[in-house]
Amino acid sequence: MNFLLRISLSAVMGVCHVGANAQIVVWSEDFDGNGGAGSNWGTLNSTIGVQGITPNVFYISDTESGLTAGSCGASGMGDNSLHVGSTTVGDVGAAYDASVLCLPGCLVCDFFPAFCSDVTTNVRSESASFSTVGLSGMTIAFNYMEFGDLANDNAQLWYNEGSGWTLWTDLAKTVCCGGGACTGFVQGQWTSFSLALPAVLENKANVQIGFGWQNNADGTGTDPSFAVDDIFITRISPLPVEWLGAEVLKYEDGAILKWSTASENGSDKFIIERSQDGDFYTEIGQVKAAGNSSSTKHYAFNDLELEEGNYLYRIKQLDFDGAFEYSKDLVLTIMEEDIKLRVYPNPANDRISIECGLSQPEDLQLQVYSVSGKLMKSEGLAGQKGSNHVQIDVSDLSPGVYFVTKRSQSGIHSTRLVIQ
Ligand SMILES: [Ca+2]
Ligand SMILES: [Ca+2]
Ligand SMILES: [Ca+2]
Ligand SMILES: [Ca+2]
Repeated sequence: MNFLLRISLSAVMGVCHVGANAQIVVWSEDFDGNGGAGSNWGTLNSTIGVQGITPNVFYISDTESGLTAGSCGASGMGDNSLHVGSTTVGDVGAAYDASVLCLPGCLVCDFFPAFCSDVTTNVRSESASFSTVGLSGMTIAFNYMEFGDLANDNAQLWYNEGSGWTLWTDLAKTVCCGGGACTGFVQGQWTSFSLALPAVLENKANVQIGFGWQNNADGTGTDPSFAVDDIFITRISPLPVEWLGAEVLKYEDGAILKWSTASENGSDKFIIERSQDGDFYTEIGQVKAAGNSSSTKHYAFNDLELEEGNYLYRIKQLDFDGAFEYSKDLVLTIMEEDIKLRVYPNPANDRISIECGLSQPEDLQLQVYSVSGKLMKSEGLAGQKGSNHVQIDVSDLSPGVYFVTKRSQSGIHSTRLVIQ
């Protein structure tokens, strides 16, 4: 029988440190949410191998307080951890039952029959799943303590990338309070751990991490068992998008926005915003981003049929994690003569107004054609520089699709018209 109740020692309550500001938390778990159940945790005890009648089990509680690295183990500090305790004695911190199977004539077993059953354990405590879509370059970090008995009574770190569990690494045994070896009579010492996430966990919709604990029932084993707290999965935030340039080009009465990126990291989408006063911007469209890219990507967005006036555009680049940044402002001016051909109302039933802009005085021919190419209406006028307006009676046209065409020396413009 080698079961030790652990005694609370004084320890300093700590706060968790994620690291430098450049790190963005992808997922975290401190086992303090949901009334102590662990807000992001999934299955507390999942059997993954041979189990005895009274196996050791994972608990989430403050009987082993989740303290900062370097702290000696303590209980009741108001900070839950996930730890391995005993079925026979219950949750008394990171302390397990390493006992033997009871043999006939075993004196201890006569007095403590509850301890005398097979404690063979092979369980895993599993997080709920979380997403790493669009993310790469991640690191897991947590504080933990582990002793036990070499490979016999041992904790490991696992992951599930979405299709099954993989043993990630066998966590090293930690030193005990004061830096010495664990004897079962000193508290464990909280120790920091960090490890890069393997590429297989990048850009996945359902990722889980887990801690395995297994022990045999050979009567040999030294507390602490295993405890863990303050788990953070973070990523270094490089520039989410490296812009190569953004510009707005005028095409007649429309804007063509073009931009390109040299690289993207976790980039979700581009939101195109427009303003006329420079104070208030409204979203006018979105363009899906590449996500992750290290090659040049080109993007474009058209904003057509603008009224005369000044326009400011900006492109908001949004990351999967909600971070965003704006391009510089892109300025465009639409003048009267840029509005080459505008027909309204459209659809129409009795009259249409045609607006057409000219950069110099020219003779204009305005015509309405059927879809089969038959000329239905024709109006000629001496066009002036700037905007010209003409009304045409279309009440005699049967419902359907037509084309309105403007002809002048400087070119032909055409637009679709629906008669209701
Ligand atoms: Ca905690
Ligand atoms: Ca903690
Ligand atoms: Ca281990
Ligand atoms: Ca053992």
